[in-house]
Order: sequence, then C-alpha cells, then structure tokens
Amino acid sequence: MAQQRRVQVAIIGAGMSGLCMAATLEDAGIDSYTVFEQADEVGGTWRDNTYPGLTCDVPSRYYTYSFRPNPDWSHFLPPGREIQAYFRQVADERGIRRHIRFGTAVTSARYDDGRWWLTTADGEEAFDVLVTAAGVLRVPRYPEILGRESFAGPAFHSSRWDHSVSLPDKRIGLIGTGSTGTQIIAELGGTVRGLTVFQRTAQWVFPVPNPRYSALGRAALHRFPALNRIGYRFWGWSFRFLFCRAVVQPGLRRRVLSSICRWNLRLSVRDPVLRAKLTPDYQPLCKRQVMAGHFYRAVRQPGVEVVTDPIDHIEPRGIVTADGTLRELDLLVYATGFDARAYVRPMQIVGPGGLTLDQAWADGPRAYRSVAVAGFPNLFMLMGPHSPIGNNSLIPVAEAQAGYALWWIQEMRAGRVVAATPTLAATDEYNQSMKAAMPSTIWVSGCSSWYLGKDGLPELFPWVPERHTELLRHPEPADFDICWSGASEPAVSGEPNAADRRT
Ligand code: N01
Repeated sequence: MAQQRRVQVAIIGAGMSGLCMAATLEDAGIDSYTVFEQADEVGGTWRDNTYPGLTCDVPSRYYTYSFRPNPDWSHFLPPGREIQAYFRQVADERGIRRHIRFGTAVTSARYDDGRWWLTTADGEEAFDVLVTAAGVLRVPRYPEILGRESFAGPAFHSSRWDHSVSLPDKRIGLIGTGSTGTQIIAELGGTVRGLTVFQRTAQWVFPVPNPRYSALGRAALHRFPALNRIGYRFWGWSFRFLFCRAVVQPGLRRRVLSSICRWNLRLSVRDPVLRAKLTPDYQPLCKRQVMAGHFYRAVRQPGVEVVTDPIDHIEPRGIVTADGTLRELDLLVYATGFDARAYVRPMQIVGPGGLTLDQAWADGPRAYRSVAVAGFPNLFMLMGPHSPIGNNSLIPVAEAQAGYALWWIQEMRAGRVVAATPTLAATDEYNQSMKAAMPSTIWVSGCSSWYLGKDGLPELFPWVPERHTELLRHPEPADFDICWSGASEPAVSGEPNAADRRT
C-alpha cells in the first residue's frame, strides 16, 4: 500500500460543525487533527444559549448528524438542553474529546512557509490545513441605547443567561422579537410578575406545534433503527421542500406559507389594537421566519405588554420610550441578536504575503462555494459566507462542507497536492452568479435582517440547499491554484515534531 503523508489539521471550534469535521476525519481514519476550543465544553451555540424556552425550530429528526441518529428526542422540536447533551454524547462516542484543547483560544493563524501557524497562549504551532468552525451567530450584539450601562438591576444578553436570577417575582423588560425573543416570550409570558416586550419590528409567526414523542415511539426507534433514517429523510425533505424552496423561488409555495402566517395572526389575536402592533409591514419569510406554537398565546397573557414606541433611553429604574413613559423593570434581557459577519473573527487570519482576512473581505465576506477563500491556501470554512443557512438544518450543511474539506485533505495525504487555493476568478464568478440569483429570493423584498450584508444583498445561498450539496460533492480542481507535489513525501508519524512548535 502506498505510504500516505501525515497531514496535520487544525479545527477551530468544537460546536456542531467542528465536531462534524472531527467525526468526518475520524470516519476517514485520520487522527492527525487538533480541535481548539476556547470554552471548557463542546456544543458552541447550544452550550452558550440556555435561555428559557430554548428550542431548535427545525424538526428534531432532521436536526441530527446523518451518521448518528438520535431515537431519544423528547419532542418534535428538540429542546436546547437535549441538543447540547447530544453533541456531548457524539464527542464522547467518537473519541473526539482527546483531540480537543479546551480553554484554548486561537488568537491568530498565519500562513508561513507552506503551513498555518496558530497562536495560542501556549505559543505557536503549525498545521497543514486550517478548518474554521467558529459558528455563525456567536458574538452577541448589544443595542446602542443611551444609558444602557446605567440600569440598576441585572441585565444580560439572551445568549449569556444568568440562571442565578430568579424570574417569577421580576418585572422583566425584553428587547428584541427575533427567533430568540419570541421563544423567551412564549416561555415566560404569564409566568412572571411582568413581561414588557420592546418590539422594534413585528415578526410573522409560522405556527408549529411541538408534540412530545411517546415512550413507545422512542422504544420503536431503538428497536428498528431504520425508522430513524426514514424520519431523517422525511423531515429533511419536507423542510427543504417547503421552507427552503419558498424563500428562493417565488410561486405557490411561497404564497401558501405566507397565507398561513397571515391567518395565524388573524385567528390567534382578536384584539385589534394588539393585532395592529403585531402586524409586520413586510412579507412573511423575508426575515428569518419565526416558527412558534405559543407566541401569540403568550403575548395575550396577563402581565405581558407589547411596547412599540421606540426606546428613548435606559435609566436605573427601567426603560423610557419616546413618548416619555418610564416602564419600571427589575431585569433587562437583550434578545438583540448577533454579529453575523464576525465569522472566525476577532481571530486574525493572515495569508501568504501578509494579506489579512479583513483586507480580503473589505467589501464584505466572500468565499468560493461557501468553504474556501481566494488568497488563503488550505483554509476551509464551515458555515462560511453564503452558506445555505436561515430556516434550515445547518447539520447537513456542515456535513457537506466537512466532506469537501476532507476531499482536499485526502489529496494532500495521498501526496498529490501540497496546497490549494481557489482562484480569484472562480470566486468572483461564483459570487456574481449568486448575486444574479438574489432578486428571486424573498430576502430582498424589503425588510431589514441580519441576512443582509453591507451591499444590502443577503449573505445567504440563493438556491435550494441540494444545489449546495451537489457543488461540494464535486470539487473542481480547475478552479484552484494548486501546488502539486512532485513525488510522494515520506510518511511522518507521531505528534508534531519540535519544528512544529514555537513557544
Ligand atoms: O436575533 P435577531 P435572534 N432596539 O437578530 C431587535 C438563530 N436562532 O437572537 O427586527 C430595539 O433575529 C431586532 O429588531 P429589528 C436564528 O438564525 C435560531 O432573535 O432589527 N430592538 C430583533 O427583533 C435567528 O435568526 C433558533 O427591528 C432591537 C431582535 O432584536 C438568529 O439566531 C432559535 C435593537 C434581534 O433579532 C438570531 O436570532 C433562536 C434595538 N437597538 C435563534 N437592536 C433556532 O431555533 C436589535 N433589536 C434554530
């Protein structure tokens, strides 16, 4: 058997996509990888977000790795804590933990002398391939509101929930009504002393019931594992067939889903004043669609107030709106979203010749097929720019991207390729074709959302997700500048040698 070159892979992040990359390498028999994780546990967004009501709004059967079905989901939509337990279990079962350096933040990665040099508090270390899997919505965004720091009570972002604060006795002020805010409202409405919702923009809500799975059903899935695969395929197909197509293709599907949202509001909220407050002035599906079963019921509970007057400022006792009204509060929660354009930053990525990722992305994040960046050899991004995210399960997306990175890693292991970088021309062509497709999407129909980039165009994939999977299944070496290996290099075994480390 031909000797294989030992390719050292660095993975940044041990969340859903970092674990996916690690599992993909494990399945390919590759153990020469290190996962850098700045926290002390795996899980990423599902570790950080623990707010009341946290649920994934993608069906649980579909929100799993294809290689690791989970017959134990308790509900149709998986609760956040179960998802986190699932990722911990996958890390344990696959032996990934021994490759993870917890509590280790990578501050920069610099391509030098044909390798990626990663800087951590321990010094510098070299790898052949860099895979970033730092997550999409990781950096909390706090609103710029006058007096924000002056509030006297506890105040925190939804993704940094302080569970030491008791809730039932509190008058809670909640800023933000995105997917997060609506889940918090659905959970807390009517269960706390007061819940004042500061809504800047109303949301369309698609009604999704969340039934509990019976013990009998779970036992059947254990007994007949094929049922898990059928469930995965069925819910994956349904979700893609409905939501993923409706957002990128105008037509009947989009009209039907829109009508369901409009009727949901009409039938659920009879009070005309409240209904007017909750009626958006843009089309359903334009922002990331909120999927919720209980939101409208929750906002009608006693003690819940929806405030649509703009916030003027925050003072020690509470929030003052533009009409001069002070709403006194005991606790302030910012469900105000994330910096969706951070990607792997603030970590510095520096390519050959000193080109930084910030420079390359001065006009906005751009990638080749969502995974590779012109000017940065052997760099692969999971959930990179224009990934098919939004109302979709990100797990199959990560699997396709990890599979693509693996293809190149295998080429390197086989000694055929030393380094590969997508050309600027191929990257531009790809981005131009996406730009041309954007007008058909609902995301440009006139709403503001975190989907939109600097140029006002969505940083999402404008076609059906299956196309993304196909693009990644068939790598096009012609789109890359490739440094070919002249001859097979000798195999290297064991840990990185002394030359790989600089302290
Ligand atoms: O954040 P968002 P999110 N004053 O950016 C408001 C994923 N997710 O955390 O619409 C007043 O959507 C802002 O108002 P406006 C999912 O991808 C997934 O809710 O900009 N309000 C908006 O209402 C989701 O899309 C699940 O006018 C201010 C809200 O804050 C993404 O996370 C569950 C304000 C921010 O909404 C982010 O959702 C939950 C200000 N100064 C989340 N600034 C799943 O189930 C902002 N707002 C998979």
